[in-house]
Parts: sequence; C-alpha cells; structure tokens
Amino acid sequence: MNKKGSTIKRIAAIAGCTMLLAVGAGTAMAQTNPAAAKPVTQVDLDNQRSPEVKVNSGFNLGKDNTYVLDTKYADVNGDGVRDHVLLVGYKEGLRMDIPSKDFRIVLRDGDTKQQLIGPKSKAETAVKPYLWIGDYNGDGVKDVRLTLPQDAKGQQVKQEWYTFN
Ligand SMILES: [Ca+2]
Ligand SMILES: [Ca+2]
Repeated sequence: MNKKGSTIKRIAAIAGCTMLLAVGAGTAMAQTNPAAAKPVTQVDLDNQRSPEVKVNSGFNLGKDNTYVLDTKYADVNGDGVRDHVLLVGYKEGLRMDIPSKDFRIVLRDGDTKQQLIGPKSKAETAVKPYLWIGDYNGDGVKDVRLTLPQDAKGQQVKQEWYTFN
C-alpha cells in the first residue's frame, strides 16, 4: 500500500519543527486574509477552494465538533489530477473566529478518491488557520503550507509545510 502519493508528511528540510513567526502589526490584516496578501493579476488555480467540500462543514474523525476549517483544490501528489486538500480541526461551535485545535491535513486524491488523514499538527491552537499551495521544497510538485494565527489579530503565526508525494 506504499504507492507513491500514499503518505502525508511534514517537510523536514524547511520545517524541522513548527516555526513561530512574528508578524508586524502593519501586516496583520494581510495575514488573516491570504487572498489579500498579494496582488492577483491572474486566477490562481491552485488556491481555489474545493468544489466538493464546504468550509465549516462537519468532518467525521471519530470525535464530535471536528470541522473543515479550510480547503484547496490542487494537484499536490504530482499525478496531474487536482486533489481536495482539507484542513480539519476541533472547535466548539459553528463560529469561525474562535480558537480551534487538533489540526490535520486531509488529502482526498482526485484520481483514486482515497482519503488520507495526515499527522496532527504540532501547533496547540490557532484562530482561523488557513492553507496555501505552492512548491515550497522546489521538487516540481505542489506542497501545502499551513498557517496558524495564534490569536484573532494574527500578529503571531506558526507555519508548517506538508508534502504528499
Ligand atoms: Ca493529484
Ligand atoms: Ca514540492
């Protein structure tokens, strides 16, 4: 069962451990809204949301109150078929602006439809965590960056990177 693309792992080369980044007050708003963080001149196909899975819908992970906190729709295992990348976590209720925890990346393979549950994030908690797709280790296959604002103002964030191939 260890075919290529059957695991989710953090990228040790650039994130041996969770990084804690201090963000200046002036950029705090941009950090809480990734779409506003850079000027968009063309449609970023990798950073659209999954057409299949709704943000803030419940997610069955053997525990109540696990929700989908963000989604992306991009090919992250390099087989040419776009995959559904989900960020799931535990929070007490439907509000999105409350602290959440127990974060995991879930990959729904666009080709095989198999679902892989990633390891639990090292971050204890976050407010409105989000995903961003890019080739962070430069191997030609897209990876996932998980950004975890440590409070509602987003002045401190933790970041983790995940690979799928
Ligand atoms: Ca794929
Ligand atoms: Ca990569």
